[in-house]
Amino acid sequence: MQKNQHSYENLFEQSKTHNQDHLFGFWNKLDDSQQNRLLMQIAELDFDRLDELIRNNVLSAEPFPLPQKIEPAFFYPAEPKNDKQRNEYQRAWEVGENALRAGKVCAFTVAGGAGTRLGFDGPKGMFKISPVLNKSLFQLFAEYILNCKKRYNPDLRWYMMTSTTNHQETIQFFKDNNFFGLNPAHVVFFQQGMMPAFSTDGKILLDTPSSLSLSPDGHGGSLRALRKSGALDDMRRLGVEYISYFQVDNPLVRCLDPLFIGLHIQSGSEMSSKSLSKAHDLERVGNFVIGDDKLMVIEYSDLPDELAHAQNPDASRKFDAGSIAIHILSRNFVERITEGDLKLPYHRALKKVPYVDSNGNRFKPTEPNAIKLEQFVFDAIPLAQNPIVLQTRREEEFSPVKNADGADSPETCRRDLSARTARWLKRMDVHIKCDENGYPACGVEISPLRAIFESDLK
Ligand code: UD2
Repeated sequence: MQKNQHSYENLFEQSKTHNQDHLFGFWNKLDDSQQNRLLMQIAELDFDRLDELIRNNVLSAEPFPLPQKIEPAFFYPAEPKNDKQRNEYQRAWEVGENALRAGKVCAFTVAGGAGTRLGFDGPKGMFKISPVLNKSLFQLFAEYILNCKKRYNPDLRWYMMTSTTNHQETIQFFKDNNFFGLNPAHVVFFQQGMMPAFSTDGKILLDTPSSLSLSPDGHGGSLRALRKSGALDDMRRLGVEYISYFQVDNPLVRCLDPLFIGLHIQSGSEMSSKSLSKAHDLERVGNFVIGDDKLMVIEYSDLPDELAHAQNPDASRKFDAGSIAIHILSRNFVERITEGDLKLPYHRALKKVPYVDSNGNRFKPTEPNAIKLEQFVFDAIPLAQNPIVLQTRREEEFSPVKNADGADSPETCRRDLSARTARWLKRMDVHIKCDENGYPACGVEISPLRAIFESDLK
């Protein structure tokens, strides 16, 4: 084998220097292709950076650092409060539509996660969710985007971040479905980075004797991947200035929302977010706060209980603005913060991760045994100029598919999709029988090709 930078000798030396030479523990038992696979994975590791992460985030189990002063965040209300604000929203809608027409906006879906909680074997976007026609999450987004192409700009682009584990299957699904009518050249797939899992004493875990235990590096990694994949260059070439970011698990999302885009532009914001009023104090969504004078999100698992339960003098919830992972990011901003190393913190999670021990036996742990590290996209908000938050209404825009049953499950999501359609129809004087909570007795569905806003039904 040649002695180059990715040669066995070189990588073995490096891993030894960094106390990770157990990765080569089975080297002599591997065939050529297994050896190559292992070398390729090890060559991707940045050992110096990993040393720092192991020291600060793996070996140290300090809770995520919180700001000293934590205050509730300000937000634009879902409905304008007075005439002045009504005019501002009206203007913003026009500014947003103009940006869409001018080709300055793209859609961006993060779909690299594993979706283990749902128990669905495959990319989550393939999950069939629409209440009558059983369309997949991907199809509903595709139809929303097709609608916007027709309405605003036929060249509108859709960027989609996948990960090693679901990239090929995702692309194949789009091919098998003729891209749901989209121009294949306008749907851009790219993969996010991967991060190894660590034992609690800082060793990188092997998944098999010839492969590392790797998982996606968190949706914060999407910013790095936008640059690394060339997507940012592509956007600059096309004149795209605003990135409309949403998760793969929420089919109610307005993939491209003129009001949100317009407010982002009008306020000179570099990163904007949507929020909603939390369903209860401990709802599993991030919390918008002003922390040490900066807008930021504190994830539900990091918000101290006394703050989660804190109340205003009128007994309303003090920290009520929940983050639903819908953002507009200015392309310039993403370019700036991804120059050099992406300076977002890593979040540490103790998980159950199967691994191969030094004797070559594979274990499937029943208790958490390993540390995974992820970056979160909302940690970019404090780095942005003039970040804003726009509140939205849950029943209009948020009902994710996360769990197999109970809250945020396919059942609640289909119910909410049907209820939204029934509500839109009711206001057009088409009445569908609903129970006292507004949930229709049967599935109700209108294709996003036909209507993405209630006003489209007029
Ligand atoms: C996320 C937010 C939470 C709230 C909620 C709304 C975090 C940590 N929490 O919770 O505050 O906004 O969503 O639904 O984000 N993904 C990738 N690559 C990764 C990891 C995730 O693409 O490496 C995607 C994943 O495909 C999904 C989204 O990010 O579309 C959310 O990931 P999650 O299900 O892990 O986040 P969750 O539900 O804990």
